[in-house]
Amino acid sequence: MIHFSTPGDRLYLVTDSHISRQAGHSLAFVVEEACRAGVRWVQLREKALSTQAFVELGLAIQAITRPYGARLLINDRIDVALAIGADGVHIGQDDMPYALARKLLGPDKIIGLSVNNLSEAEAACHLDVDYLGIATIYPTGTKTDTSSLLGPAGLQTICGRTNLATFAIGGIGAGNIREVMQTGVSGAAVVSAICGQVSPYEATRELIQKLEAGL
Ligand code: TZP
Ligand code: MG
Repeated sequence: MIHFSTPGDRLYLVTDSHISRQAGHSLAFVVEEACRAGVRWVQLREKALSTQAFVELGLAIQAITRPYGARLLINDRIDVALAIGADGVHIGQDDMPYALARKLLGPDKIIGLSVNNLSEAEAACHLDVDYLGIATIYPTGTKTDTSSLLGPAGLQTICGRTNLATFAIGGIGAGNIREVMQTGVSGAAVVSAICGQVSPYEATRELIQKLEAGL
């Protein structure tokens, strides 16, 4: 069961090294600044790293998130999560099936599952996943192979049909996070709205403030 005690528990940073670099930042800097500003969820999402490089980066990022008490989840890679003792994994519909992921990780790790539509969300209700990542809310250039565009109305429908914790993702930023939170979703996950900003610290502060206003 996920508890949302501080506003930062409702903001989820999903990392993108490329977008961070384009904005002139190392990933470590982005994660440190976001944690300093209060984000409490970090997902390390790397699609092109070798296993060795992923483990090394994971350990380096964990050294940043831990002192802040922010959770560190690994995208897709259960082996990497286990190797570094991460708090959990985030898996998609085409990744390791949830039941096997749970078997490998044990009962105490956090497992988040991406759902792209109502039927995937309803199927996930029968699983004891810790949270649903609901995609895609608004158009985004960050992930181009998205299968849905739910909008706030679609998000609201899905949130109304599940008792699981939910994080919305896709095109969320300071301009729309308030609207997102009004759908009944538990929290918002962002990539470019933190990684791609001049000041990841200020961007995170602003998102948390606006998120609170939308609750
Ligand atoms: N999954 C669905 S959309 C997305 C992911 C990882 C990318 C979201 O990126 P941004 O920059 O917050 O729109
Ligand atoms: Mg995946």
